Amino acid sequence: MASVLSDDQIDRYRTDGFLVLPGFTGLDACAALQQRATEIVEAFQPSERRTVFTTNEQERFTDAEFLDSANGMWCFFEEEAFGPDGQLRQDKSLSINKIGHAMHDLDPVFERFSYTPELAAVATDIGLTDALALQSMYIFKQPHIGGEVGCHQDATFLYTDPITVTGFWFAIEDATLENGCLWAAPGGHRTNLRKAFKRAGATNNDDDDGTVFEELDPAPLPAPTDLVPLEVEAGTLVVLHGLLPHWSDINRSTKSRHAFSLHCISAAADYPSWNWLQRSPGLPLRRLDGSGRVAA
Ligand SMILES: O=C(O)CCC(=O)C(=O)O
Repeated sequence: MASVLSDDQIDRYRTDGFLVLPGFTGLDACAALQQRATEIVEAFQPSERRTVFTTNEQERFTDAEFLDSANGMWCFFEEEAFGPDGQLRQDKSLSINKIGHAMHDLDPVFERFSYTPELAAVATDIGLTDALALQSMYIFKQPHIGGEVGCHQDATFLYTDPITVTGFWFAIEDATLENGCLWAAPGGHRTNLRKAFKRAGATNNDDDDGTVFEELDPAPLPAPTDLVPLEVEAGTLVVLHGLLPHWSDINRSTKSRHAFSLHCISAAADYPSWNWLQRSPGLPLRRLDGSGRVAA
């Protein structure tokens, strides 16, 4: 497969742990994804439990819908979506935090966007030569109530041995300081993984279907003041190393900040059964380059 990244870009990724690629995706493809996300939200009938996505990763809320979303397309509400009376503060279309986590394998529009030769070539260029597409999220960062995503390393939530998870984050709309752009810690991927997010039942041999954080290194993650903002235009791809600390702020502006995030791992790495995201046998993971299905 032909290279798409220059040596300089590959060096920058190795040094910083992230790479910003403006204009990677056409605005028509962004519009198609946005339209499809809107349709999925329109069709979504909230259950009585109304799953909220608690965007501060330290307090991530776990329930059956969250775990089941590994094999589905679930809509999670913003933490501030509901007023004290239990009613939505804004229309449903302006209340969903994200859709997750298997649209890339369940929806043709998301599938077309995800499995492209160009993206597979980026993965190959940075050393992920056998990428499997593991998880997808359409993130709305809604106007006024778009939740903060606490500083985290993606390998906390999608662990492999060795660590291979890589995030491909696409700006579907312009991301600015006002509407909650990503922030990243340059070089922060050359530090240890601080925590692992595990299915409790996988660690204590009982039927507990909750999740726990296990501390691996007590070193604190960087404070927001140690991160740099990544203000980018729609169509930009940001590649994120799995150990890179990154964060995004609350959105109090009048503009949404839509993004699509696809996380990949190496097919050769071990994927422990304690990871929260477990694919069912009927929905095996696929190679990013479209070369076939591989059991999870
Ligand atoms: O879009 C955001 O605000 C955060 C996304 C993120 O943390 C990720 O895709 O790993």
